[in-house]
Amino acid sequence: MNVNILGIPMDLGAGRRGVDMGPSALRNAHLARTLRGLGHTVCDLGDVPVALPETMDKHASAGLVFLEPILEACRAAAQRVAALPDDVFPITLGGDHSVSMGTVTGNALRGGTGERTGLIWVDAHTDYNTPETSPSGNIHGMPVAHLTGLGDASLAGLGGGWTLRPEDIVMIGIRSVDVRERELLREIGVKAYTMKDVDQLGITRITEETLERLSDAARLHVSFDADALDPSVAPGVGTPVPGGLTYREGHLLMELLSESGRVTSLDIVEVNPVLDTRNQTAEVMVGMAASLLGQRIL
Ligand code: EXY
Ligand code: MN
Ligand code: MN
Ligand code: MN
Repeated sequence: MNVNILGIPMDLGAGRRGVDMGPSALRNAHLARTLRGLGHTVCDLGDVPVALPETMDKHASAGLVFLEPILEACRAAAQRVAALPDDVFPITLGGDHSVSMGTVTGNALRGGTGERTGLIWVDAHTDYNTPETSPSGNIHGMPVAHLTGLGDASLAGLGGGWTLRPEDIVMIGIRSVDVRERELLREIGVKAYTMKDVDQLGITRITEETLERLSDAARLHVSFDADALDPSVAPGVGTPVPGGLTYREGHLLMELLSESGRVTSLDIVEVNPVLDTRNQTAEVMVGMAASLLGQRIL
């Protein structure tokens, strides 16, 4: 496969600093070399430009912290990804999870707006706040709501008319949802597998159901937030929540998705080297990418 790596070194959407160094940490953990070892052709496209928080006053527009620079970076990411040739498998590196408003939009637009894109959101959080429901104003808690057209008009308009259908979203690993965010999710009807579901059903059944539910989607994008994993496995994240996916549950999910042959793009987000232990989290996430891209035990 032709794999292209694109970094979006942005922490403007998060409450804590440091995820802007995520792309470096993942490159340092030998992402490209690992994937080349699996037989892929890998090209690193470098980084999308992102404004530095030090150059701005911390400000919020209508309940959104750093709205304008986040919008700019997401636009740039969407344009870069949308322009990639059809045979390329993009791996986009965050950055905080607000980058996915750009990456998911860019990937969806690659197929033309007529094709359906399925989104598999692997995360401790549902990231379905709007500026009205958000307790923090941090945009990394809001990307999925904006992808479905809710919230701020400029962020929701990144797709130029394209929005993600709520029925084309499946979330896995969920264990932290805000009160009003929960109401919104129930109203909209997004499918979410909580950690209780993972415990009860197991990853195999959840993956089968996910692929079945998204069977009409021409493209499948996996957006993997490192905090979906248990903090003992992935300590380098800004918003750790206990009781997450084990190392093997994460790999099994990636292995089964890989076997399906249907995944067409991947985000790795929320890796925070400042909070990590010897780059453990980046290394674990490179392993997850390898499993999604065909690495097998035997
Ligand atoms: N739900 C909380 C908020 O909206 O502020 C926390 C969001 C954390 C988002 C993380 C990265 O996935
Ligand atoms: Mn997230
Ligand atoms: Mn999260
Ligand atoms: Mn478990």
